[in-house]
Amino acid sequence: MHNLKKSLLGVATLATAFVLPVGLLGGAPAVAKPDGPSGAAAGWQPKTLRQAAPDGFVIGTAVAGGGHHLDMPYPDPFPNDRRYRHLVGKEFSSVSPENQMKWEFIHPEQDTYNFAPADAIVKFARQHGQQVRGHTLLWHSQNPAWLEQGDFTAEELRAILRDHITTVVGRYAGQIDQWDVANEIFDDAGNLRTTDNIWIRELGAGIIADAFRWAHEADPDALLFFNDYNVESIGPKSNAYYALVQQLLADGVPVHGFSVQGHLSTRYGFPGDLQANLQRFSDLGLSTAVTELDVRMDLPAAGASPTPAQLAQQADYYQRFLEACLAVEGCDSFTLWGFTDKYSWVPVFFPTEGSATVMTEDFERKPAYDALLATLAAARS
Ligand code: 9MR
Repeated sequence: MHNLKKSLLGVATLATAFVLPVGLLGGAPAVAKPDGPSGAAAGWQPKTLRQAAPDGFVIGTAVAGGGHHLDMPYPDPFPNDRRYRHLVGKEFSSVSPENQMKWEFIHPEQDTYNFAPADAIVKFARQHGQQVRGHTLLWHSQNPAWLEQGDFTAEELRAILRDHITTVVGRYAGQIDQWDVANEIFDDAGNLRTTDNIWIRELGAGIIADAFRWAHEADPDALLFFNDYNVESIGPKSNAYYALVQQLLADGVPVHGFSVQGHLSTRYGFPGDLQANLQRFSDLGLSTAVTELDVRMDLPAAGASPTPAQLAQQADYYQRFLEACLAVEGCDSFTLWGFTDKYSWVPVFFPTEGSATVMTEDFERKPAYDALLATLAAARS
């Protein structure tokens, strides 16, 4: 399957040129029809992203709920928006709880777990034949006040983390394919977060290996990942992961994956060495994944429409990200951090930017959606 994925990458570019309106790709040649070695032009055309994806390659979305949504005027999206739910099931073969498995959400008081929203997502995934990515177990952010402001000894904190991982990973054992065990543990300079990450600050760097060991004990079948942003390129931050992962593997720690979130902006150039970066982790024997892709852009005013040129640039970024993953052996999971602007986190955190997802607020497909569909279909055929 991987060789097939690789050999068809050239076709993906042609197919995308076919689907995008002429001119959107900045003068890309109009191609009459995709013309792959195995007859991509013949007959059946996939209508959704998951239909288009090659065998063994999952295309995912974050499942909107919790986090910034709690401050918005609409009801919690996943349980309440039927059209949204329908598209989550129809378009995607993997789901990631956007906030529903984070500490503050799933473990709001020391003696209380709030499993219902996460249970509902896992159940939905089973009903729709979808994988689940668990997010996340050891992070500096979105921790409950009882934890961050508690007055615990190191021994107590260690027991708290172990219990949490054992309880949460154990509850979903066999139902979660990949866990983001450690999330965003390095800063952009490649230094461990020794001040804002409570676990590393209070327990030292060794707690990271323990977190992976405990997760592995609780679910030996789940692939266990490091996950971060600004690690698309080869640089200080991804180098820090590269060194840490080698050390942990040498120590026999059950680390199985390295994932790039992919929160891009068209303000910045495309990370052209993404494929090479993923490849070096793959060469260590790890799985790789894209876990939170979105591509935001500057807008003249909140909610304003992007120009065709902006949409074309965005489509190009989405497509190249997907192509890089498809080209790397073991990069089999590709997740969008939401698929509709209706629920995107971006305008809340970047007030002058937006339109970061592949569908409008009304679920209209953008050129970026068409680019992903065509690229997947070409890799599949
Ligand atoms: O999309 C999430 C949003 O709803 C939350 O309010 C926010 C709080 O930090 O977290 C967002 O998701 C983040 C993810 O968990 C980790 N990587 C960065 C994502 C975007 O901030």
